[in-house]
Amino acid sequence: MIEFFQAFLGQPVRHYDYTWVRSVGRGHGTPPHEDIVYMGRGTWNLWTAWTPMGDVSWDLGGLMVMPGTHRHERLRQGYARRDVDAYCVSKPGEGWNHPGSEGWLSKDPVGVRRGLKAPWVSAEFRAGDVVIFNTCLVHAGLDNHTNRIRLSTDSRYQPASEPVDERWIGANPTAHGAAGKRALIC
Ligand SMILES: O=C(O)CCC(=O)C(=O)O
Ligand SMILES: [Fe+2]
Repeated sequence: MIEFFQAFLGQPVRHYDYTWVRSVGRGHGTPPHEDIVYMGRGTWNLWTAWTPMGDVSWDLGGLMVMPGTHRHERLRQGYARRDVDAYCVSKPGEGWNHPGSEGWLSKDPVGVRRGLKAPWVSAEFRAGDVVIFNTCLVHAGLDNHTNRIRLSTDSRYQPASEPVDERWIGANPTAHGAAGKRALIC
């Protein structure tokens, strides 16, 4: 992966020390979102690798992406600038940026497709596949209609020379939670 990203970005790279491991049982998939709202305190030249652990059929539910949305200007100026761990001290509990805000673009994938006028694209995945996308790309997880568990990881890569979001690096990344909260006057 490091070799791939070094060639892809044309410079030395680093990865986040935190790797997300997802085990998704029967039920609804992950709502539409951009990863940048969870990890936007460093560079935006930041990339996600989604790796299924084994074959993923349609009914087990894989990842779907909305091509081109990482260049969508309204999203780049608006939603993408959210920071799920920031909150207003001046307007407690208001808007998206309060403690506990989840960061989804929407919980309605069909509505997102209509609103952005772009298709959802997915596939059945095989062991060894990987999906690599910019952290400003709108994506979501499909529902799991089976009684099996879907296992996958997501990991993140960026140029080594660019600023990094401190929440996701080190021996014990703080991730979300109290340590990552940022109070704003808004
Ligand atoms: O696996 C999923 O359901 C969602 C994965 C995801 O959002 C990601 O890899 O960034
Ligand atoms: Fe994601």
